[in-house]
Amino acid sequence: MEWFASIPKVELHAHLNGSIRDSTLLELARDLGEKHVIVFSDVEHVILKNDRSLTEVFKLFDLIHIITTDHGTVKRITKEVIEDFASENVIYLELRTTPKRNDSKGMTKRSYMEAVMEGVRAVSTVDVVFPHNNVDAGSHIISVPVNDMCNGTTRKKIYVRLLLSIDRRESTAAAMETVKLALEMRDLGVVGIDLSGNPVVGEWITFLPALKFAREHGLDITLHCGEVPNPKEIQAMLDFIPQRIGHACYFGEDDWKRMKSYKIPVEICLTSNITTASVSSLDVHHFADLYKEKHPLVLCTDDSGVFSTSLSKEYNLAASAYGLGKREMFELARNAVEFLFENDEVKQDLRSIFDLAAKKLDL
Ligand code: 6MZ
Repeated sequence: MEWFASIPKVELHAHLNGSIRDSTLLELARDLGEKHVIVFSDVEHVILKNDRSLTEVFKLFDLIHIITTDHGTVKRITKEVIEDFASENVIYLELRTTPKRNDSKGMTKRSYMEAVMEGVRAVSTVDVVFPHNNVDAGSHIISVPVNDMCNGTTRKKIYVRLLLSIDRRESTAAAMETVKLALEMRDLGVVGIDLSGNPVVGEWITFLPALKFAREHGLDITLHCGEVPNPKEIQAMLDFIPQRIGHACYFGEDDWKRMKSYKIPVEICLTSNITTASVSSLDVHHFADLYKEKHPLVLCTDDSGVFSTSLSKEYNLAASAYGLGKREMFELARNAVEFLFENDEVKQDLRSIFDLAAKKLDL
């Protein structure tokens, strides 16, 4: 485990509200219990439970959203989630979250995202590379470490980028609002769009107009695809050829063929898939086949809080389940750089961080 924590890693599939520390969730729930908004004793065991079906996961998200959806809390959880990923040497994090409206808190999708961005900027334990409103002579936004307090020691550095999620419960108009917000916030660290939410809810056709609009305007797109058996939807999503796919648990033979021929990178979330029983065991998980065929893939956490995992744990799990050595796991981590929604300048910087680490670790 420790070795996997020590190597640089790239996280491309992490949901903000799924990645909250248990201790923070409990503290927030206890506060709401004291204010009689919820009954703490009813929710405590739900938060601490480890084994969850897909249905229970989405019930838990409804609870989490009650606990977290105000500006101050959104800022706090964003800061903590970034600090947690950075502490295990994640050097590039694409954090995804669903912009939410909450009239009772005076929250709009935009103000929700502004709170997220404040959270990014509030990180103080590591240097965060995040676009800043610093305009250079050419008047384009530049990326600089937000916190560059030099104290003589080398500080950890993490690139943070944001993906805006469309929830499958949303209407076409709400999905479009999210995409337009993403476009407006493109210079502020938003690099793409994700489609997620309970996979048994909603229809692909509802989200397609917004996703097409996003693509026409240059946003990269990742889709939760095949998390439950739904052959028609999987085919329609493959017709769309997204930049990346999350999960891909219920693909048929033809779907695999197409995805492989398009070389669409797959975000693999082992613990999530096993816990929700989307895949029955690691032995039969598609990681093995995709890895063997050198298909582009990246190990991710999905919801490190909800599934009590971390990216280092996911690397450890893959290494032991599929008999992969340190060098192979390091290569797997390094390859993820090729699939992120960023330009080559950022990728080059990350590649050099990996090169330096390889030398240090004698790999
Ligand atoms: C599909 C998921 C998910 O956006 O509020 N989400 N969607 N499948 C999954 N696998 C278990 N895990 C999380 O983070 C929580 C939201 O992310 C999506 C759901 O829409 C959930 O409500 P945010 O920050």
